[in-house]
Amino acid sequence: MNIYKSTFPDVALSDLTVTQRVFAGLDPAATVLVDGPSGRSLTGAQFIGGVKALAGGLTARGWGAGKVVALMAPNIPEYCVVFHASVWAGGTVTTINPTYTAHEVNHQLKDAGADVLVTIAMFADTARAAIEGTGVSEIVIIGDAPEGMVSLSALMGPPLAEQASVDLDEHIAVLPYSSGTTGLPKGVMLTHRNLVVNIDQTLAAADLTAHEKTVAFLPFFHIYGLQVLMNIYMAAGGGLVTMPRFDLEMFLNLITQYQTPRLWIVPPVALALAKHPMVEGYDLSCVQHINCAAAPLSADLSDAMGQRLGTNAAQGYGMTELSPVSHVSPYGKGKPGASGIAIPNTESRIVNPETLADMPPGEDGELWVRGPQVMKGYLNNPDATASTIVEGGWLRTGDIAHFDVDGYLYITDRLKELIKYKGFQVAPAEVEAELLTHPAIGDAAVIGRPDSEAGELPMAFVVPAPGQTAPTLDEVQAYLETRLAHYKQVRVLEVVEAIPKSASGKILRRLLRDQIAG
Ligand code: AYL
Repeated sequence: MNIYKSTFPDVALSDLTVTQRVFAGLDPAATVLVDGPSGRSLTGAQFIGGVKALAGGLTARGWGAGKVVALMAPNIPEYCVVFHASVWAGGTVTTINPTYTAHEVNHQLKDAGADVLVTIAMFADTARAAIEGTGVSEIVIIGDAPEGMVSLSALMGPPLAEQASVDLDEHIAVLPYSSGTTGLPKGVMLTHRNLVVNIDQTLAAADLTAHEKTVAFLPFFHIYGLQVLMNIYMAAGGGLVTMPRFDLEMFLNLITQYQTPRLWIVPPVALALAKHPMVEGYDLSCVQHINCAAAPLSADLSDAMGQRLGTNAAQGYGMTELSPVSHVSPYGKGKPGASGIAIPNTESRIVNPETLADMPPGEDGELWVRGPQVMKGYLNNPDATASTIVEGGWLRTGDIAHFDVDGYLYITDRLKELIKYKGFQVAPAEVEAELLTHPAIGDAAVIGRPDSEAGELPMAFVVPAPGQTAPTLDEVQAYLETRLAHYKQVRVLEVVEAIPKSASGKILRRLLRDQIAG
Protein backbone atom coordinates (compact mmCIF):
# COMPACT_ATOMS: atom_id res chain seq x y z
CA MET A 1 0.00 0.00 0.00
CA ASN A 2 1.36 3.39 -0.98
CA ILE A 3 -0.10 5.96 1.41
CA TYR A 4 0.48 9.69 0.92
CA LYS A 5 0.34 11.34 4.33
CA SER A 6 -0.32 14.98 5.11
CA THR A 7 2.82 16.97 5.89
CA PHE A 8 0.92 19.03 8.48
CA PRO A 9 0.91 17.94 12.13
CA ASP A 10 -2.41 16.35 13.13
CA VAL A 11 -5.10 18.50 14.70
CA ALA A 12 -6.81 17.18 17.86
CA LEU A 13 -10.47 16.20 17.70
CA SER A 14 -12.47 18.71 19.71
CA ASP A 15 -15.56 17.86 21.72
CA LEU A 16 -17.76 20.63 20.38
CA THR A 17 -20.84 20.64 18.18
CA VAL A 18 -20.48 22.62 14.98
CA THR A 19 -22.42 25.53 16.47
CA GLN A 20 -20.32 25.51 19.64
CA ARG A 21 -17.22 25.52 17.42
CA VAL A 22 -18.48 28.51 15.44
CA PHE A 23 -19.49 30.39 18.61
CA ALA A 24 -16.03 29.72 20.11
CA GLY A 25 -14.34 31.58 17.27
CA LEU A 26 -16.70 34.56 16.97
CA ASP A 27 -15.86 38.04 18.18
CA PRO A 28 -19.14 39.20 19.78
CA ALA A 29 -18.35 42.85 19.08
CA ALA A 30 -17.35 42.42 15.42
CA THR A 31 -19.60 42.44 12.37
CA VAL A 32 -19.85 38.80 11.30
CA LEU A 33 -22.63 38.86 8.71
CA VAL A 34 -23.49 41.56 6.18
CA ASP A 35 -26.28 41.33 3.63
CA GLY A 36 -24.37 42.47 0.54
CA PRO A 37 -27.19 44.20 -1.39
CA SER A 38 -28.62 46.19 1.57
CA GLY A 39 -25.63 46.49 3.91
CA ARG A 40 -27.78 45.26 6.83
CA SER A 41 -25.47 43.55 9.32
CA LEU A 42 -25.21 41.42 12.46
CA THR A 43 -22.51 41.43 15.12
CA GLY A 44 -21.26 38.21 16.66
CA ALA A 45 -23.38 38.88 19.77
CA GLN A 46 -26.50 39.50 17.68
CA PHE A 47 -25.87 36.31 15.73
CA ILE A 48 -25.48 34.23 18.90
CA GLY A 49 -28.59 35.87 20.39
CA GLY A 50 -30.62 35.13 17.25
CA VAL A 51 -29.48 31.51 17.14
CA LYS A 52 -30.41 30.88 20.79
CA ALA A 53 -33.78 32.66 20.49
CA LEU A 54 -34.74 30.71 17.39
CA ALA A 55 -33.50 27.46 18.92
CA GLY A 56 -35.83 28.18 21.85
CA GLY A 57 -38.74 28.74 19.46
CA LEU A 58 -38.01 25.64 17.40
CA THR A 59 -37.84 23.55 20.56
CA ALA A 60 -41.12 24.97 21.85
CA ARG A 61 -42.84 24.07 18.56
CA GLY A 62 -41.46 20.53 18.59
CA TRP A 63 -38.99 21.18 15.75
CA GLY A 64 -35.88 20.82 17.90
CA ALA A 65 -34.08 17.70 19.11
CA GLY A 66 -34.18 14.79 16.68
CA LYS A 67 -36.13 16.71 14.03
CA VAL A 68 -35.13 17.47 10.44
CA VAL A 69 -35.34 21.09 9.30
CA ALA A 70 -35.32 21.59 5.53
CA LEU A 71 -33.70 24.91 4.67
CA MET A 72 -34.36 26.29 1.19
CA ALA A 73 -33.08 29.84 0.92
CA PRO A 74 -30.57 32.00 -0.92
CA ASN A 75 -27.50 33.41 0.87
CA ILE A 76 -28.79 35.92 3.40
CA PRO A 77 -27.63 36.41 7.02
CA GLU A 78 -30.76 34.62 8.33
CA TYR A 79 -29.63 31.45 6.55
CA CYS A 80 -26.79 31.14 9.05
CA VAL A 81 -29.11 31.86 11.98
CA VAL A 82 -31.61 29.18 10.92
CA PHE A 83 -28.87 26.62 10.27
CA HIS A 84 -27.19 27.06 13.63
CA ALA A 85 -30.45 27.42 15.59
CA SER A 86 -31.59 24.04 14.27
CA VAL A 87 -28.26 22.49 15.25
CA TRP A 88 -28.23 24.18 18.69
CA ALA A 89 -31.71 22.76 19.29
CA GLY A 90 -30.42 19.24 18.51
CA GLY A 91 -31.89 18.92 15.03
CA THR A 92 -30.56 18.03 11.59
CA VAL A 93 -30.60 20.44 8.65
CA THR A 94 -31.13 19.24 5.11
CA THR A 95 -30.09 21.96 2.67
CA ILE A 96 -32.21 22.43 -0.45
CA ASN A 97 -31.35 24.35 -3.61
CA PRO A 98 -33.95 27.15 -3.82
CA THR A 99 -33.99 26.91 -7.62
CA TYR A 100 -35.37 23.38 -7.38
CA THR A 101 -38.77 22.58 -8.86
CA ALA A 102 -41.54 21.47 -6.49
CA HIS A 103 -41.00 17.94 -7.81
CA GLU A 104 -37.33 17.92 -6.71
CA VAL A 105 -38.06 19.57 -3.35
CA ASN A 106 -40.82 17.04 -2.69
CA HIS A 107 -38.40 14.19 -3.32
CA GLN A 108 -35.76 15.57 -0.94
CA LEU A 109 -38.32 16.36 1.81
CA LYS A 110 -39.54 12.76 1.70
CA ASP A 111 -36.14 11.18 1.43
CA ALA A 112 -34.66 13.25 4.28
CA GLY A 113 -37.75 12.80 6.47
CA ALA A 114 -38.12 16.56 6.90
CA ASP A 115 -40.44 17.85 9.65
CA VAL A 116 -40.53 21.55 8.75
CA LEU A 117 -39.54 23.65 5.73
CA VAL A 118 -37.93 27.08 6.10
CA THR A 119 -37.82 29.30 3.02
CA ILE A 120 -38.46 32.86 1.76
CA ALA A 121 -41.69 34.33 0.36
CA MET A 122 -40.40 34.11 -3.23
CA PHE A 123 -40.50 30.32 -2.99
CA ALA A 124 -43.78 30.02 -1.06
CA ASP A 125 -45.68 28.55 -4.05
CA THR A 126 -42.99 25.96 -4.72
CA ALA A 127 -42.91 25.12 -1.02
CA ARG A 128 -46.70 24.74 -0.83
CA ALA A 129 -46.72 22.33 -3.77
CA ALA A 130 -43.64 20.49 -2.53
CA ILE A 131 -44.88 19.51 0.94
CA GLU A 132 -47.78 17.42 -0.49
CA GLY A 133 -47.45 13.89 0.79
CA THR A 134 -44.40 14.64 2.98
CA GLY A 135 -43.98 14.78 6.75
CA VAL A 136 -43.68 18.58 6.66
CA SER A 137 -46.46 20.05 8.77
CA GLU A 138 -45.64 23.72 8.40
CA ILE A 139 -43.79 26.19 6.17
CA VAL A 140 -41.75 28.90 7.90
CA ILE A 141 -40.98 32.08 5.95
CA ILE A 142 -37.92 34.26 6.59
CA GLY A 143 -39.64 37.68 6.47
CA ASP A 144 -43.38 38.33 6.21
CA ALA A 145 -45.34 35.12 5.79
CA PRO A 146 -48.19 34.67 3.33
CA GLU A 147 -51.54 33.33 4.59
CA GLY A 148 -51.23 29.90 6.19
CA MET A 149 -47.50 30.05 6.78
CA VAL A 150 -45.45 30.99 9.86
CA SER A 151 -43.10 33.95 9.96
CA LEU A 152 -39.60 33.24 11.29
CA SER A 153 -39.80 36.25 13.62
CA ALA A 154 -42.90 34.74 15.27
CA LEU A 155 -40.78 31.73 16.21
CA MET A 156 -38.21 33.70 18.18
CA GLY A 157 -38.81 32.45 21.71
CA PRO A 158 -37.18 32.53 25.09
CA PRO A 159 -33.59 31.53 24.29
CA LEU A 160 -32.30 28.01 24.57
CA ALA A 161 -29.24 28.78 26.69
CA GLU A 162 -27.33 25.53 26.19
CA GLN A 163 -26.59 23.34 23.21
CA ALA A 164 -29.04 20.38 23.16
CA SER A 165 -27.13 17.22 23.99
CA VAL A 166 -26.08 15.17 20.95
CA ASP A 167 -23.66 12.33 20.24
CA LEU A 168 -20.87 14.03 18.27
CA ASP A 169 -19.98 10.87 16.32
CA GLU A 170 -23.52 9.74 15.60
CA HIS A 171 -25.81 12.74 15.33
CA ILE A 172 -26.26 14.04 11.78
CA ALA A 173 -25.80 17.81 11.86
CA VAL A 174 -26.33 18.33 8.15
CA LEU A 175 -27.72 16.27 5.32
CA PRO A 176 -26.73 17.74 1.96
CA TYR A 177 -27.40 15.73 -1.21
CA SER A 178 -24.81 14.30 -3.58
CA SER A 179 -24.92 11.57 -6.19
CA GLY A 180 -21.43 10.34 -5.28
CA THR A 181 -19.92 7.97 -7.80
CA THR A 182 -23.16 6.61 -9.26
CA GLY A 183 -26.96 6.80 -9.27
CA LEU A 184 -29.40 9.31 -7.86
CA PRO A 185 -28.65 12.11 -5.37
CA LYS A 186 -28.33 10.67 -1.86
CA GLY A 187 -28.40 12.24 1.60
CA VAL A 188 -24.81 12.62 2.82
CA MET A 189 -24.72 12.09 6.58
CA LEU A 190 -22.22 14.50 8.11
CA THR A 191 -21.81 14.37 11.88
CA HIS A 192 -20.68 17.12 14.22
CA ARG A 193 -17.31 15.39 14.38
CA ASN A 194 -17.02 15.50 10.57
CA LEU A 195 -17.86 19.19 10.31
CA VAL A 196 -15.85 20.39 13.30
CA VAL A 197 -12.70 18.49 12.43
CA ASN A 198 -12.90 19.70 8.83
CA ILE A 199 -13.10 23.30 10.09
CA ASP A 200 -10.00 22.73 12.25
CA GLN A 201 -8.10 20.81 9.55
CA THR A 202 -8.77 23.50 6.96
CA LEU A 203 -7.92 26.37 9.27
CA ALA A 204 -4.60 24.73 10.17
CA ALA A 205 -3.69 24.79 6.48
CA ALA A 206 -5.44 27.95 5.31
CA ASP A 207 -4.38 30.41 7.98
CA LEU A 208 -7.36 32.77 8.03
CA THR A 209 -6.95 35.84 10.18
CA ALA A 210 -9.49 37.19 12.66
CA HIS A 211 -11.79 39.86 11.19
CA GLU A 212 -10.96 38.78 7.63
CA LYS A 213 -14.04 39.12 5.45
CA THR A 214 -14.99 37.44 2.21
CA VAL A 215 -17.88 37.76 -0.22
CA ALA A 216 -20.10 34.69 0.08
CA PHE A 217 -21.89 34.18 -3.22
CA LEU A 218 -21.33 30.42 -3.38
CA PRO A 219 -24.60 28.98 -2.14
CA PHE A 220 -24.83 27.93 1.50
CA PHE A 221 -27.02 24.98 0.44
CA HIS A 222 -23.92 23.41 -1.16
CA ILE A 223 -21.20 22.15 1.16
CA TYR A 224 -18.64 24.63 -0.28
CA GLY A 225 -20.67 27.65 0.85
CA LEU A 226 -21.88 26.00 4.04
CA GLN A 227 -18.55 24.87 5.44
CA VAL A 228 -15.71 26.65 3.65
CA LEU A 229 -17.43 30.03 3.74
CA MET A 230 -20.02 30.13 6.51
CA ASN A 231 -18.62 27.83 9.18
CA ILE A 232 -14.91 28.24 8.58
CA TYR A 233 -15.00 32.04 8.34
CA MET A 234 -17.13 32.41 11.42
CA ALA A 235 -15.06 29.86 13.37
CA ALA A 236 -11.92 31.82 12.44
CA GLY A 237 -13.42 35.03 13.80
CA GLY A 238 -13.93 36.41 10.31
CA GLY A 239 -16.98 37.73 8.53
CA LEU A 240 -19.16 37.11 5.51
CA VAL A 241 -20.74 39.50 3.06
CA THR A 242 -23.62 37.50 1.60
CA MET A 243 -24.92 37.67 -1.96
CA PRO A 244 -28.25 35.98 -2.75
CA ARG A 245 -27.19 35.20 -6.33
CA PHE A 246 -24.05 35.72 -8.39
CA ASP A 247 -23.78 39.07 -10.13
CA LEU A 248 -20.31 40.07 -11.37
CA GLU A 249 -20.78 43.80 -10.84
CA MET A 250 -22.05 43.39 -7.29
CA PHE A 251 -19.28 40.89 -6.56
CA LEU A 252 -16.59 43.34 -7.72
CA ASN A 253 -18.19 46.22 -5.81
CA LEU A 254 -18.37 44.22 -2.59
CA ILE A 255 -14.75 43.02 -2.92
CA THR A 256 -13.53 46.61 -3.11
CA GLN A 257 -15.96 47.96 -0.51
CA TYR A 258 -15.00 45.32 2.08
CA GLN A 259 -11.35 44.97 0.93
CA THR A 260 -11.47 41.18 0.97
CA PRO A 261 -7.99 39.57 0.85
CA ARG A 262 -9.22 36.14 -0.31
CA LEU A 263 -11.80 35.03 -2.85
CA TRP A 264 -13.49 31.62 -2.90
CA ILE A 265 -14.77 30.85 -6.37
CA VAL A 266 -15.68 28.19 -8.94
CA PRO A 267 -14.27 27.89 -12.49
CA PRO A 268 -16.94 29.97 -14.34
CA VAL A 269 -16.11 32.91 -12.05
CA ALA A 270 -12.40 32.37 -12.76
CA LEU A 271 -13.28 32.75 -16.43
CA ALA A 272 -15.09 36.04 -15.76
CA LEU A 273 -12.23 37.38 -13.61
CA ALA A 274 -9.72 36.43 -16.32
CA LYS A 275 -11.65 37.66 -19.36
CA HIS A 276 -14.61 39.93 -18.61
CA PRO A 277 -14.09 43.60 -19.64
CA MET A 278 -15.92 44.84 -16.53
CA VAL A 279 -13.04 43.70 -14.32
CA GLU A 280 -10.77 46.41 -15.86
CA GLY A 281 -12.74 49.14 -14.12
CA TYR A 282 -11.90 47.89 -10.60
CA ASP A 283 -8.89 48.21 -8.34
CA LEU A 284 -8.69 44.67 -6.97
CA SER A 285 -5.27 45.06 -5.34
CA CYS A 286 -6.77 44.03 -1.98
CA VAL A 287 -7.11 40.46 -3.32
CA GLN A 288 -4.05 38.45 -2.29
CA HIS A 289 -5.25 34.89 -2.87
CA ILE A 290 -7.97 33.25 -4.93
CA ASN A 291 -9.12 29.74 -4.16
CA CYS A 292 -11.06 27.89 -6.84
CA ALA A 293 -12.70 24.52 -6.21
CA ALA A 294 -15.63 22.22 -7.05
CA ALA A 295 -14.67 21.53 -10.69
CA PRO A 296 -11.50 21.42 -12.82
CA LEU A 297 -9.67 24.70 -13.53
CA SER A 298 -7.01 24.62 -16.25
CA ALA A 299 -3.52 25.90 -15.49
CA ASP A 300 -3.91 28.40 -18.38
CA LEU A 301 -7.07 29.95 -17.03
CA SER A 302 -5.70 29.98 -13.50
CA ASP A 303 -2.55 31.77 -14.71
CA ALA A 304 -4.54 34.25 -16.79
CA MET A 305 -6.70 35.15 -13.79
CA GLY A 306 -3.72 35.39 -11.42
CA GLN A 307 -1.77 37.61 -13.81
CA ARG A 308 -4.66 39.92 -14.56
CA LEU A 309 -5.38 40.46 -10.87
CA GLY A 310 -1.73 40.34 -9.82
CA THR A 311 -2.51 37.69 -7.26
CA ASN A 312 -1.96 34.07 -6.29
CA ALA A 313 -4.50 31.82 -7.98
CA ALA A 314 -4.83 28.35 -6.51
CA GLN A 315 -7.16 25.41 -6.15
CA GLY A 316 -8.61 23.26 -3.42
CA TYR A 317 -10.19 19.84 -3.74
CA GLY A 318 -12.83 17.93 -1.90
CA MET A 319 -16.33 16.55 -2.11
CA THR A 320 -19.55 16.70 -0.13
CA GLU A 321 -18.73 13.24 1.27
CA LEU A 322 -15.49 14.72 2.72
CA SER A 323 -17.20 17.51 4.69
CA PRO A 324 -15.91 18.72 2.07
CA VAL A 325 -12.17 19.54 2.20
CA SER A 326 -9.26 17.10 1.79
CA HIS A 327 -6.69 19.17 -0.15
CA VAL A 328 -5.97 22.90 -0.11
CA SER A 329 -3.40 25.31 -1.49
CA PRO A 330 -1.98 27.11 1.56
CA TYR A 331 -2.00 30.91 1.43
CA GLY A 332 0.24 32.01 -1.43
CA LYS A 333 1.42 28.46 -2.20
CA GLY A 334 -0.64 27.36 -5.18
CA LYS A 335 0.82 25.49 -8.15
CA PRO A 336 -0.83 25.99 -11.55
CA GLY A 337 -3.09 23.06 -12.41
CA ALA A 338 -2.70 21.48 -8.96
CA SER A 339 -5.53 21.07 -6.46
CA GLY A 340 -3.41 21.55 -3.36
CA ILE A 341 -1.81 19.40 -0.66
CA ALA A 342 -3.45 17.22 1.98
CA ILE A 343 -4.82 18.98 5.05
CA PRO A 344 -3.93 17.57 8.52
CA ASN A 345 -5.12 14.06 9.52
CA THR A 346 -5.69 13.22 5.84
CA GLU A 347 -4.23 10.25 3.95
CA SER A 348 -4.52 9.50 0.24
CA ARG A 349 -3.91 6.61 -2.11
CA ILE A 350 -3.88 6.41 -5.90
CA VAL A 351 -5.41 3.08 -6.88
CA ASN A 352 -5.98 1.18 -10.10
CA PRO A 353 -9.81 1.15 -10.14
CA GLU A 354 -9.99 -2.34 -11.67
CA THR A 355 -7.28 -4.28 -9.85
CA LEU A 356 -7.39 -2.09 -6.69
CA ALA A 357 -3.57 -2.17 -6.65
CA ASP A 358 -1.74 1.02 -5.67
CA MET A 359 -0.21 2.85 -8.62
CA PRO A 360 3.50 3.72 -8.75
CA PRO A 361 4.30 7.32 -7.65
CA GLY A 362 3.37 9.93 -10.27
CA GLU A 363 0.98 7.70 -12.21
CA ASP A 364 -2.75 8.28 -12.59
CA GLY A 365 -5.32 6.21 -10.74
CA GLU A 366 -8.44 6.64 -8.61
CA LEU A 367 -7.98 8.92 -5.61
CA TRP A 368 -8.91 7.32 -2.28
CA VAL A 369 -9.03 9.47 0.85
CA ARG A 370 -9.07 8.59 4.55
CA GLY A 371 -9.51 10.91 7.50
CA PRO A 372 -11.94 11.99 10.23
CA GLN A 373 -13.82 14.14 7.70
CA VAL A 374 -15.10 11.09 5.75
CA MET A 375 -18.91 11.07 5.99
CA LYS A 376 -20.78 8.61 8.18
CA GLY A 377 -22.50 7.27 5.06
CA TYR A 378 -25.44 7.81 2.72
CA LEU A 379 -28.86 8.05 4.38
CA ASN A 380 -30.87 4.81 4.18
CA ASN A 381 -28.47 3.44 1.59
CA PRO A 382 -26.08 0.84 3.04
CA ASP A 383 -25.20 -0.49 -0.43
CA ALA A 384 -24.04 2.87 -1.79
CA THR A 385 -22.22 3.49 1.50
CA ALA A 386 -20.43 0.13 1.32
CA SER A 387 -19.28 0.66 -2.26
CA THR A 388 -18.02 4.18 -1.46
CA ILE A 389 -16.35 3.71 1.94
CA VAL A 390 -14.34 0.52 1.55
CA GLU A 391 -12.19 -1.64 3.83
CA GLY A 392 -9.93 0.35 6.10
CA GLY A 393 -12.18 3.42 5.98
CA TRP A 394 -11.01 4.64 2.56
CA LEU A 395 -13.42 6.80 0.58
CA ARG A 396 -13.38 6.14 -3.15
CA THR A 397 -13.68 9.58 -4.75
CA GLY A 398 -14.35 8.48 -8.33
CA ASP A 399 -11.78 11.04 -9.49
CA ILE A 400 -8.63 10.16 -11.44
CA ALA A 401 -5.50 11.85 -10.11
CA HIS A 402 -1.81 11.69 -9.28
CA PHE A 403 0.59 13.42 -6.86
CA ASP A 404 3.82 15.21 -7.77
CA VAL A 405 7.01 14.87 -5.71
CA ASP A 406 5.97 17.81 -3.50
CA GLY A 407 2.68 16.13 -2.59
CA TYR A 408 0.51 18.34 -4.81
CA LEU A 409 -2.64 16.69 -6.14
CA TYR A 410 -3.53 16.82 -9.83
CA ILE A 411 -7.06 15.79 -10.82
CA THR A 412 -6.86 14.64 -14.44
CA ASP A 413 -10.16 12.89 -15.19
CA ARG A 414 -13.40 11.66 -13.66
CA LEU A 415 -14.23 7.99 -13.38
CA LYS A 416 -17.68 8.53 -11.89
CA GLU A 417 -20.86 9.43 -13.77
CA LEU A 418 -21.19 12.88 -12.20
CA ILE A 419 -21.54 15.93 -14.48
CA LYS A 420 -20.42 19.32 -13.18
CA TYR A 421 -22.31 22.26 -14.69
CA LYS A 422 -20.73 25.50 -13.37
CA GLY A 423 -19.61 23.58 -10.26
CA PHE A 424 -23.13 22.22 -9.60
CA GLN A 425 -23.71 18.48 -9.49
CA VAL A 426 -25.87 16.97 -12.19
CA ALA A 427 -26.53 13.24 -11.69
CA PRO A 428 -26.99 11.61 -15.11
CA ALA A 429 -29.20 8.92 -13.55
CA GLU A 430 -31.64 11.58 -12.35
CA VAL A 431 -31.93 13.25 -15.77
CA GLU A 432 -32.22 9.84 -17.46
CA ALA A 433 -35.04 8.83 -15.11
CA GLU A 434 -36.97 12.00 -16.00
CA LEU A 435 -36.35 11.53 -19.73
CA LEU A 436 -37.69 7.98 -19.53
CA THR A 437 -41.04 9.29 -18.28
CA HIS A 438 -41.52 11.08 -21.64
CA PRO A 439 -43.97 9.03 -23.75
CA ALA A 440 -41.93 9.34 -26.97
CA ILE A 441 -38.61 8.34 -25.39
CA GLY A 442 -37.82 4.62 -25.24
CA ASP A 443 -34.32 4.79 -23.80
CA ALA A 444 -31.90 7.52 -22.75
CA ALA A 445 -28.34 8.17 -21.58
CA VAL A 446 -26.87 11.43 -20.30
CA ILE A 447 -23.21 12.46 -20.20
CA GLY A 448 -21.25 15.69 -19.74
CA ARG A 449 -20.02 17.41 -22.90
CA PRO A 450 -16.95 19.60 -22.31
CA ASP A 451 -17.75 23.32 -22.50
CA SER A 452 -15.40 26.26 -22.04
CA GLU A 453 -17.86 28.32 -20.02
CA ALA A 454 -19.86 25.83 -17.92
CA GLY A 455 -17.18 23.14 -17.67
CA GLU A 456 -19.62 20.52 -18.90
CA LEU A 457 -23.08 20.57 -20.49
CA PRO A 458 -25.61 17.81 -19.85
CA MET A 459 -25.99 16.02 -23.20
CA ALA A 460 -28.70 13.42 -23.80
CA PHE A 461 -28.76 10.49 -26.21
CA VAL A 462 -32.34 9.36 -26.76
CA VAL A 463 -33.91 6.41 -28.51
CA PRO A 464 -37.49 6.98 -29.75
CA ALA A 465 -40.15 4.74 -28.21
CA PRO A 466 -41.52 2.13 -30.67
CA GLY A 467 -43.74 3.81 -33.30
CA GLN A 468 -42.87 7.33 -32.01
CA THR A 469 -40.85 10.20 -33.41
CA ALA A 470 -38.13 11.39 -31.04
CA PRO A 471 -38.82 14.79 -29.43
CA THR A 472 -36.72 17.79 -30.47
CA LEU A 473 -34.34 19.55 -28.06
CA ASP A 474 -36.95 22.30 -27.53
CA GLU A 475 -39.60 19.73 -26.70
CA VAL A 476 -37.30 17.90 -24.31
CA GLN A 477 -36.38 21.15 -22.57
CA ALA A 478 -40.02 22.22 -22.25
CA TYR A 479 -40.81 18.80 -20.77
CA LEU A 480 -37.96 18.83 -18.25
CA GLU A 481 -38.50 22.43 -17.19
CA THR A 482 -41.21 21.62 -14.66
CA ARG A 483 -39.33 18.62 -13.33
CA LEU A 484 -35.69 19.63 -12.99
CA ALA A 485 -33.82 22.75 -11.87
CA HIS A 486 -32.42 24.89 -14.67
CA TYR A 487 -28.80 23.75 -14.21
CA LYS A 488 -29.76 20.09 -14.77
CA GLN A 489 -31.42 20.94 -18.10
CA VAL A 490 -30.39 18.97 -21.19
CA ARG A 491 -28.41 21.37 -23.43
CA VAL A 492 -27.50 19.05 -26.29
CA LEU A 493 -29.60 16.24 -27.75
CA GLU A 494 -28.73 13.41 -30.09
CA VAL A 495 -31.23 10.87 -31.36
CA VAL A 496 -29.72 7.38 -31.65
CA GLU A 497 -30.94 3.88 -32.47
CA ALA A 498 -29.67 2.27 -29.30
CA ILE A 499 -27.83 3.14 -26.08
CA PRO A 500 -24.59 1.17 -25.73
CA LYS A 501 -24.81 -1.06 -22.65
CA SER A 502 -22.77 -3.76 -20.95
CA ALA A 503 -24.04 -7.32 -20.64
CA SER A 504 -25.40 -6.43 -17.19
CA GLY A 505 -27.34 -3.48 -18.63
CA LYS A 506 -25.04 -0.67 -17.44
CA ILE A 507 -24.80 2.32 -19.80
CA LEU A 508 -21.34 2.43 -21.38
CA ARG A 509 -20.78 6.14 -20.82
CA ARG A 510 -17.12 5.98 -21.71
CA LEU A 511 -18.11 4.88 -25.23
CA LEU A 512 -20.50 7.81 -25.61
CA ARG A 513 -17.85 10.20 -24.32
CA ASP A 514 -15.27 8.87 -26.76
CA GLN A 515 -17.82 9.12 -29.54
CA ILE A 516 -18.45 12.86 -29.03
CA ALA A 517 -14.73 13.50 -28.60
CA GLY A 518 -14.45 12.28 -32.22
P1 AYL B 1 -19.11 18.20 -4.69
N1 AYL B 1 -10.49 19.95 -9.62
C1 AYL B 1 -11.23 19.07 -10.31
N2 AYL B 1 -12.38 18.57 -9.87
C2 AYL B 1 -12.80 18.96 -8.65
C3 AYL B 1 -12.07 19.86 -7.86
C4 AYL B 1 -10.85 20.38 -8.39
N3 AYL B 1 -10.10 21.27 -7.74
N4 AYL B 1 -12.74 20.03 -6.70
C5 AYL B 1 -13.85 19.26 -6.77
N5 AYL B 1 -13.91 18.63 -7.95
C6 AYL B 1 -14.94 17.71 -8.43
O1 AYL B 1 -19.49 17.09 -3.81
C7 AYL B 1 -14.52 16.27 -8.25
O2 AYL B 1 -15.04 15.48 -9.29
O3 AYL B 1 -18.12 19.09 -3.83
C8 AYL B 1 -15.17 15.92 -6.92
O4 AYL B 1 -15.34 14.55 -6.71
O5 AYL B 1 -20.21 19.03 -5.28
C9 AYL B 1 -16.47 16.65 -7.04
O6 AYL B 1 -16.14 17.88 -7.68
C10 AYL B 1 -17.15 16.88 -5.73
O7 AYL B 1 -18.28 17.66 -5.92
C11 AYL B 1 -12.77 23.42 -1.20
C12 AYL B 1 -12.71 22.04 -1.37
C13 AYL B 1 -15.05 23.34 -1.91
C14 AYL B 1 -13.83 21.34 -1.80
C15 AYL B 1 -15.01 21.99 -2.06
C16 AYL B 1 -16.25 21.30 -2.45
C17 AYL B 1 -16.19 20.50 -3.68
C18 AYL B 1 -17.56 20.25 -4.30
C19 AYL B 1 -13.96 24.05 -1.47
O8 AYL B 1 -11.70 24.14 -0.77
